[in-house]
Amino acid sequence: MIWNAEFETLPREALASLQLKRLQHTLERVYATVPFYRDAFDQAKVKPEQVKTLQDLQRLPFTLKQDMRDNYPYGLFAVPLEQIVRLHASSGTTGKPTVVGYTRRDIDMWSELMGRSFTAAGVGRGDVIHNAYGYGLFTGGLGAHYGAEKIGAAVIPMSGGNTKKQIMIMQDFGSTVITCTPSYSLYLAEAAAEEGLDIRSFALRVGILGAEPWSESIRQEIEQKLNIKAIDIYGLSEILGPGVAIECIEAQNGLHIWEDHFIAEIIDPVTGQVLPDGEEGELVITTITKEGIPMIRYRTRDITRLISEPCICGRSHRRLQRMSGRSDDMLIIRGVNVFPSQIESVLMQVEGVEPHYQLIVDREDNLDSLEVQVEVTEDIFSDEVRIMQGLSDRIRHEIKSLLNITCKVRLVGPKTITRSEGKAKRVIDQRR
Ligand code: DLL
Repeated sequence: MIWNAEFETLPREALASLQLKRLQHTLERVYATVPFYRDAFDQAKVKPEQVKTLQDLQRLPFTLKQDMRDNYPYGLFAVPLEQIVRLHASSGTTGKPTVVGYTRRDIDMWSELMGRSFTAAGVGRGDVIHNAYGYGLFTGGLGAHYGAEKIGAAVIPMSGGNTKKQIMIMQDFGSTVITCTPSYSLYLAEAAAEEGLDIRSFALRVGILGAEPWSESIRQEIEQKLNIKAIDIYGLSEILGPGVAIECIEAQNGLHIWEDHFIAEIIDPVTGQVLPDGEEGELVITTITKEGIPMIRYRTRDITRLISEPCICGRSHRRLQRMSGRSDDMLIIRGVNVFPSQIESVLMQVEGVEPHYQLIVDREDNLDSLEVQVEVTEDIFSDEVRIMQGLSDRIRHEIKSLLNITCKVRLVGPKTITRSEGKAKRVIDQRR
């Protein structure tokens, strides 16, 4: 099923001309209303009316998270505060959060895009959506909530936390859809088992999982452990929140980015140069319908590639490959670049290893060191030292041969690694 067939299947040319029209309108608006953009465009010596093709967008400068911080809290808003009906903020690791504001039309657009996203994932009227994304300044909870209501599904506004209660409600209310981070979905399965319940026998059939990087192997693990279809959903507060892109249930291969509302570019993160479709790099997004806080060429730091081959689902919007991670999370271990999700993929191939791990990065004798801590099953953990040693040697060897990094491996017992109710913390960097 397609929620908005007219727009979701627009032929490419029509989509491009719609994008151009909307882009031009957005540029004129931000030039007139946001001093930051006026200065930036003036410095680049580009007037909005000089943007005559989609290609011309490349002449404009990027917008960075730091620009949002520098204009904290409302400096990038393109409308007066009286027109804002909702504020969200993303929790930075340090310092002030970045603040985003939505007009009423922005909220409607967001609900429409979350409605499209749910529908693409095969969710609709009659479904009971157990929404365990956090409600609050984080966009996950309310974003999913409004989309669920939009399509006429019943939504349970659980928010995060209180895992035991989540299990009870999920079972008693007959939830058919779970929305949460991939790591939390595994935690739910584990917590159900602790209560002596088999989550596989619940009414759940689909998970709309995102907000953190995850690998294909974790998807298989989740699908098997929860007996659901696990769908990858992407978004970020600076651009909208959840619902920027999602996989369709037909292909489960790449996330359709809603191109009638966003223009996606992939750039070389070092040179800033735009890369052709199919090449991996950093995703840059321009919003072309947002009123409250339009974003021009926002550098997401997320690493992916654009898939332009047509999709079997019939949607014409291009797809983003599952995110490999964020460029700021990329580890450089003795000169080798690696994303936590790549290590995750290797770990998940090894039998006896559980999908809970943490990477500890440190510096020893002026060299980066990496310790991979990973949980193993109870059986293995209580087995002889020799067996444990053999397993950790094997993991170290696999990581070395596939990713070319030398690391230490520490096997830990079940439930040793802290479970997260939201975004999992995979990397502990002790170098700073
Ligand atoms: O995480 C919005 C969201 C909520 C998305 C619920 C999906 C579901 P932020 O807190 O601003 O917003 O964090 C955005 O999270 O730049 C990515 O690095 C990461 N991220 C989000 N979705 C995915 C995904 C929400 N599917 C940041 N795969 C983004 C990998 C993801 N990373």
